[in-house]
Amino acid sequence: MTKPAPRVFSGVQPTGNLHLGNYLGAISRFVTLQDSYECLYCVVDMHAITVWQEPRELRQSTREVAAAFIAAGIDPKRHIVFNQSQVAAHAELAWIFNCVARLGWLNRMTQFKEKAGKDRENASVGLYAYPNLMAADILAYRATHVPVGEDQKQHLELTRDIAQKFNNDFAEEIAALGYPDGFFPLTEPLISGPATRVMSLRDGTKKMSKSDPSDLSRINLTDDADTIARKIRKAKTDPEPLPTEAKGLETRPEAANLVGIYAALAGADVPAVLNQYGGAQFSIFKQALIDLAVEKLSPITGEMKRLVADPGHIDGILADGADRARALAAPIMADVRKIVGFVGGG
Ligand code: AQP
Repeated sequence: MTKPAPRVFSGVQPTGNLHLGNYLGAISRFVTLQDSYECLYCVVDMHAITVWQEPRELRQSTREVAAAFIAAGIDPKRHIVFNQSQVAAHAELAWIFNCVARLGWLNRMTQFKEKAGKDRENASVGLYAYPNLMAADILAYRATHVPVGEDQKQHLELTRDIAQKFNNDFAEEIAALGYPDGFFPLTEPLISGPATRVMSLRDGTKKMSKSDPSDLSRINLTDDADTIARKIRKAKTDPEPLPTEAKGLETRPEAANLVGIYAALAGADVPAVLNQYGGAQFSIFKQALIDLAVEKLSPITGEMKRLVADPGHIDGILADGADRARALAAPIMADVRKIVGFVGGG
């Protein structure tokens, strides 16, 4: 009863333009983890509305992210695929965490600073409290491992701080309920491999991002083979041939990015790619990357298209996943209410 079983939780926002960074940094890793963990993969629509979303587009993007999960190889029968807003535990626990987390902690979050920009006063309260909701997403299931891209590292550290403070603040009640080692686990981030931070194809110092105004900066999971080829051909590079050792990539962000993408798509590491292509001109390497990207991404794009054409089927998968997620969260939330001192079952 004391130690939670190994369990993976991760989420992707339905904010449009799912890209290669989302795939290599997150979704492809979700697929791999299915064989070793019990997994919950969530379309985090409540996170999405922290910035304005057109309701019609939100519905479409929610189904598209679910389709991407399944097309990439996640099995929604063996594991749980659902959208966040269908399980009330996320919002309930987030409120409790709003009262556990400190303002000073949230003030340090770089993602809020980047997203709110200069117009901070006009940002939603939800955008500010986003990391508390993310902690709730994970801890409502007492998840022990979270696969994410590098950009989410700071939020996961905050999740651990929240879990620790909750465990300390309510230590007596928690022990009385039969959890001598604390109630919430200190969740481990799973950030590894050659593509934890895929960069823009137009600027190797900027993260590949859904909201970049230039479509040429990213490969979308909905791009066809010709579009993938065009974007890789136009990707910014330098005039030098590829180096033979990884050290030679340190001051060449665009080259490092393309080699990292190749390595991740090939299931190899950077030295192995340089072993093969070190000394080659970009014209040769880019063609190899185009061939590999099309080979790996086209079947996913095709399957996503097929799945989104049947929204009823996807909605059924999400409803079934939400039922099972609710059942997992229910006993955890019942204990949380007791621990905090709320009267009644909720
Ligand atoms: N460039 C990236 N490289 C590696 N991993 C990435 N992730 C996002 N961008 C990269 C990972 O994808 C998962 C889901 O991300 P999200 O839904 O939270 O979306 P995001 O991080 O907001 O995506 P963007 O593209 O960065 O959106 P905007 O433009 O709004 O800032 C996470 O695990 C994330 O780490």
